[in-house]
Amino acid sequence: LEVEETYIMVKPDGVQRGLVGEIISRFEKKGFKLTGLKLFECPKELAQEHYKDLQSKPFFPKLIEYITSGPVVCMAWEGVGVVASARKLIGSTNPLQAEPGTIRGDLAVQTGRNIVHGSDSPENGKREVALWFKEGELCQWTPSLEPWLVE
Ligand code: DAT
Ligand code: MG
Repeated sequence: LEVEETYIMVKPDGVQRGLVGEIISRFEKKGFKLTGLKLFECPKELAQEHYKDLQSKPFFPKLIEYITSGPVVCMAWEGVGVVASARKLIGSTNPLQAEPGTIRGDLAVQTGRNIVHGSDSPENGKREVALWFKEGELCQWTPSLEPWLVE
């Protein structure tokens, strides 16, 4: 098993609804390592690049409008298996289908207002962290509780 990185983002609705702390804490409590964190107003071009695989979808213009409608909270998290695990913590794309206990399952009702993003593969994790963060904005550190989380 390899150490991976993933890009997690609280979308504008999550920020406006005051859910930033709640969402960060789910990943913190799980035991992953935070390596990047910022409040950020996303330029349209960056939103388009981030979601470029979806550019042919009918909902693409609305998606870009939504993501750029207010500040987002950008995060980079690191850990063994963090990509798939973060997706599980987040829950299904459609919050009505997301399991209770997941972030979307507990806190959201609509696909177009699903409050949080998580990378879908280790490759995209790397790509998205590099896309949203500059080199100097990321922090490599050893949490003092690491021996209590990993053998
Ligand atoms: P996820 O965010 O779970 O990785 P995705 O990558 O398929 O989902 O889509 C990215 C975002 O686009 C998603 O969080 C919300 C929006 N979206 C996806 N499918 C949609 C649809 N059918 N209608 C409206 N918005 C949609
Ligand atoms: Mg996705």
